[in-house]
Amino acid sequence: MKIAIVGVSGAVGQEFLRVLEERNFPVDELILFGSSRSKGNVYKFRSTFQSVHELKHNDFFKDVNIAFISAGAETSIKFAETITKYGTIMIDNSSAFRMDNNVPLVVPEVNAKDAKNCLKGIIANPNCSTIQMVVALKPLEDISHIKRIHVATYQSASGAGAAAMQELLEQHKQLANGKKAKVNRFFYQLAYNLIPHIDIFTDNGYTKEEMKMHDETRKIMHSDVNVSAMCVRVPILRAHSEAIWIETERPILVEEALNALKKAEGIVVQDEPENKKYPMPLFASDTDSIYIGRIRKDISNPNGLSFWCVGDQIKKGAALNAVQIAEYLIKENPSLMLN
Ligand code: 11C
Repeated sequence: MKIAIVGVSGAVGQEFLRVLEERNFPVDELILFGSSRSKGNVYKFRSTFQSVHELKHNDFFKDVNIAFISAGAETSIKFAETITKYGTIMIDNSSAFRMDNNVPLVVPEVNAKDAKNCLKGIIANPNCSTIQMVVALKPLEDISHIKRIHVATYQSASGAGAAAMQELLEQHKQLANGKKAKVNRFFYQLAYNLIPHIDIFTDNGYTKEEMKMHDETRKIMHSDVNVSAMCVRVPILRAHSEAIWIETERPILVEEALNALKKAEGIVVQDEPENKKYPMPLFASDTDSIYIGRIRKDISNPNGLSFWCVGDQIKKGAALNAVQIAEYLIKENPSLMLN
C-alpha cells in the first residue's frame, strides 16, 4: 500500500510515523508532505529516510491508497479534492469536515462501521478531547442510554502543537532562571497556570472546543445526549484528563460500570483508591489506552455516575485513532485499498 502523511513535521505528523511503525501497518511506499517551510526535511521510517515534499495541487496522490492529514482545517479544505480525486481515502485530523453529513466521524471502539459510509472519500478524526470521552462512554451507553454529560477537561499543551509544547518547557526554564515567561502560542503564560479558554468563544458563551465536545459526541454516538463542557488548558505536556459526570436513563451501579469498562476495547481501568491507584497524565503519556478511575455514584443525582479519564492527546487523541480507522477499513474491505 502507498501511504501519504500530510503535515508530517508537526506533533501529530511525527506521531503518525511512530504509530505506523509500532503497529507494523502495511506500508509498501510512504510519501511525506508539508508546507514550503518543511520541504526537504528528512524523517526516518523503518530503515528508510524520506524527505518532505511541498503540498501542491498536482498528481502526487494518484496511486496513494490512504492519506493521513494533519495540517489544519484550511489545508484540508484547500487540498481535499486534490487528495481524493483518484480514489485516495483521506483520513483528516482537522475540524474541517467533522460535521459534514457526508463525512463519517469515527472512533473505532464506538462507531467503526460508520467509516464504510465514506461518500466523499474523506473520514474525519474527531477532536482529541471528544475521542477519549466517547471511548469511555460507549460501554456505559450500552448499559443505559446517557441523557446528559457534564465534563471538565484538563488539556495538555500538545493540543496546541509541537511549538506549544516547546513553549511550555521553555517557560518553566525561563521562570526557574528568574526571567519572564515568553508567551506566543497560548493566550497567557501556561507554566504554573490554568487557562479556561481553548479555541475561540462562540455566541452562547461556550468555546468552540467545548461545542465540539457537544456536537461531535452526538454524531459519533448517534445520540441526542446533552453535553456541557468546560475546557481548560493545563501545564501538562501531552495527556488530556477529564472529570466526567453522566446521567443515564436508569441508574447504573458502580460494579456494573466497572465490569463493562474492564471488558471494553481500548480502556484500562485504574480504580483502587485505597491503594492510591487512579489514572494520571504522568503515566498515560505516550501510551495507547484510555485510562479510567475514581468511578463513583454521583451523590447529587440518583441516575448519575462520575469518573476520571486520562488519555494521550497525540496518540489516541490523534494519530493512533486515525491509524485504527485505516486498519478497520483494510480489515473490512481489503479491495478498497487496491487503487
Ligand atoms: C486542543 N483539542 O487541545 C485541541 C486540539 O479540533 O482537532 C485539536 C483541535 C481539533 O487544543
